[in-house]
Amino acid sequence: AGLTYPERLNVVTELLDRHVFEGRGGRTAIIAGDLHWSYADLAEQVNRIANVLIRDLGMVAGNRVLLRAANTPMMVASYLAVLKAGGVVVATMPMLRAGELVYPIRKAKISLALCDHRLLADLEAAQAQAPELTRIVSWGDDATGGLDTLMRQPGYEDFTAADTANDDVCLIGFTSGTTGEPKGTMHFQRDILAICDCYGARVLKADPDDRFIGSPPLAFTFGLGGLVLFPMRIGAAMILPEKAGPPDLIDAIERHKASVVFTAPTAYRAMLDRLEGRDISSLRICVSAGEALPKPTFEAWAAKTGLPLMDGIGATEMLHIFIGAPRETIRPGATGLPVPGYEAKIIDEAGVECPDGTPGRLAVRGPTGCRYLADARQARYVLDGWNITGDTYLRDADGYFWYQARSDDMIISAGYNIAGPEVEICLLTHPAVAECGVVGAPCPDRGQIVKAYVVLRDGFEGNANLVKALQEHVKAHIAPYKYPRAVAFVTALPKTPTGKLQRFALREIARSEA
Ligand code: 3UK
Repeated sequence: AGLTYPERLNVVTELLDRHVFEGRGGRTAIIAGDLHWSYADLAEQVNRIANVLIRDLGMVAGNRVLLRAANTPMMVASYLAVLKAGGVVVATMPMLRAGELVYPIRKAKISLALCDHRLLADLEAAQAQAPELTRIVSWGDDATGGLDTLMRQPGYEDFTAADTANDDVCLIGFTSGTTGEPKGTMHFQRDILAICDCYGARVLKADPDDRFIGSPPLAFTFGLGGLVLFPMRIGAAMILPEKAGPPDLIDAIERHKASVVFTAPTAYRAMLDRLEGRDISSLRICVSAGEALPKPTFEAWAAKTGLPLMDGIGATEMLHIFIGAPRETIRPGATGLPVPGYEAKIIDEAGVECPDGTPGRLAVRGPTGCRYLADARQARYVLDGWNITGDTYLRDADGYFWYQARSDDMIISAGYNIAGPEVEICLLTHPAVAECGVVGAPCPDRGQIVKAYVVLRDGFEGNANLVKALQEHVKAHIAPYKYPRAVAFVTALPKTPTGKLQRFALREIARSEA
């Protein structure tokens, strides 16, 4: 995709300051409730925070700075300020508690943190077990020595961007750790532009009058790209709702006339049940990532809104989406084609490429491929520039990639290989099912049996008749041997902070119940 960036590159010059120099400073950058910041307003806030980092907090280029906040304007400004000052952002999910914050602080050797005052308690508690964190500065509380006061100092409105190299590390994203310790993935200044210029320009194709909205936290690179980087690359606006659950998202889309939305398949399904009498006709682009998008969800969204859901698989390792499809070439049920600039292939256990139509492990190579932070797993998961994902996929004869399962989500029952997600998709087409998770439960006869954990829609009761009906539904629609021999009704499913179903947690539950 012709991605050559100058050797010296500070992304904040390209994403933010350029709009101001080139006369677009008056355009809206951020909308949050009643607050509106223009690009010029945002540029000034960023400069003020960058000055505080360097002049008051002793940060030097290359230092790692932890950020802890929900998706707020100050979180965006702090993020950009660390980048502009040449630092390395380590953003943490707002819902992490003290115990979960200790690992990234120690692993990334963090001494300085900026934190929304509402989330301070857990960070301070983590500090007790992470002595390397010596300084936490909060905002929002007008504390003496807090960020708000420091930012107001005279002469802080201008700041010269640090002279960074295009391959200087500028962010470390921690994976949600579905298996083992979270891995720190390191990304360069140029990676930030690369995702905008590959996925953003070639697949998403939004325009400067679009208004972006969505639910993923900015500490999750899905949210960072979709809500901050893609709009800023083209001078568009981002809407940051205070809460971003499905009902709040609908409210904010309606109120602020959002046109581009980034969220996960679960949120699209939850929104579908709440669209009666609502006007979301401002939407024109809807991106789904984080988990597989079932075809029935694609179809239901298209039927209600007239819009295709754009599926895309991304990963913290690759920074953002690397397989997806522009609106005109979507195949419902498939994830799509490699994003221009990326290559993808399917390999077997020995690393040999599989023929089309044969499932195997998905591997990907491209401009944003990752280096793990001090991690022996680098040797296992990155081979010859290819990132080896944990996903089983197949490629069809037309080059489209079809998701099968996470490699460790395959159920082996009486010798049959059954992909849990395939059974989930089928169950989701039953009117009683709101959400479900399907895993293997230990069984002395069959090795494993297929067990479904089901959250019911309002108005349905989980009883033996419904179990039978769900089993019949699966047998009628996919190969009968895949039907769930066990069905349990639950009020909620275990999720990661990034909103993914934790099948390993369900497997643990299934094991303990067996
Ligand atoms: C799964 C999908 C099927 C898949 C992410 C967009 O999810 C993101 O990053 P994570 O590191 O997880 C990566 C894993 O999540 N996955 C994501 N999208 C899909 N599976 N279909 C999809 N469309 O297992 C992958 O290996 O949390 C997503 C942008 C940036 C991201 N970091």
